Amino acid sequence: MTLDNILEEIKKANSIVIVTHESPDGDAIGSSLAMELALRSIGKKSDIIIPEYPRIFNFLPNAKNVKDKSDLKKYDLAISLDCTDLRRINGKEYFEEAKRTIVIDHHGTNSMYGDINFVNPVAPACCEILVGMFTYFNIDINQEIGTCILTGIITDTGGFKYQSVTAETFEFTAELLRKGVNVSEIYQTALETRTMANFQLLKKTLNRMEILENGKVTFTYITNQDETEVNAEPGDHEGLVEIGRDIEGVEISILLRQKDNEDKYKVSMRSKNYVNVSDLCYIFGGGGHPKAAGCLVQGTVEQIKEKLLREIRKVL
Ligand SMILES: [Mn+2]
Repeated sequence: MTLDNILEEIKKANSIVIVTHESPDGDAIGSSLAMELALRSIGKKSDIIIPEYPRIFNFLPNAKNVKDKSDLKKYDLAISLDCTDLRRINGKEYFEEAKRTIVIDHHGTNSMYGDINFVNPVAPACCEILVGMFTYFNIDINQEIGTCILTGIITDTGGFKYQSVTAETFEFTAELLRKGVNVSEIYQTALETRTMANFQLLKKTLNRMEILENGKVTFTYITNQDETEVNAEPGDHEGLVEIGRDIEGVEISILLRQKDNEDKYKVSMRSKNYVNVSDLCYIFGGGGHPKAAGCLVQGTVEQIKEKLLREIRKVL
């Protein structure tokens, strides 16, 4: 059984590193921090490497343990959480150098790049996979671990509103409430608080937003210059792509974010009902979930818009 193998690898390892995807969101952060706490509770020390840690997640119990990099280059074991493929890992050198590797994820497009892969595309969040895993390992999900896990679940489900949410999600949340996890604090901090830079970026994206394809697609973008102007920090673009999708009649929303001051953009896509944006992004070398996905595309804003629309028209 894969879970037994995972526990065996953890027990064998003298040094463990935890990594996750670039532009880490609440699920990436929550699952990484929960893993560190869980390992510690069974006597295993581990390093969490998350460059670009978004400051809104500073409220999490072990946020202070997060590092940008490590002096140790070769770990016995690397655990990747919430990340579809090797290229997307922030700090992938630690994963590549590690003697053994484990991948835990909930993306259907996961490329199974670990020695052991535990991927469940039905789980609404990587954090929810950890609930079952820790329970199997007999690790007590205490208030601290629960806070990290629930942060991932709340952010990846948009506050329990996506169809991926199951009865178990609520049952588990109820259990955590009984253990003293502050659900409303997590909700407010991780989901409803906007940084000033995020608000300034929101104004820019709204001003530029185009409504295309008879009102079924919205398109907008931010450049490196925008991010400099508003003193954006990692995570400050969160939530911008969803704004377009929430407009009546819109099926797909698109946000472009410039990469490294060149003609290269990180594309984020969301869909509302029937379009699988993971399939669309896959065409451009990316992927994700059916209703939330991304890819990296070369070109100017206009060129990329045309490239994307050509594919989008086929599925609208
Ligand atoms: Mn996730």
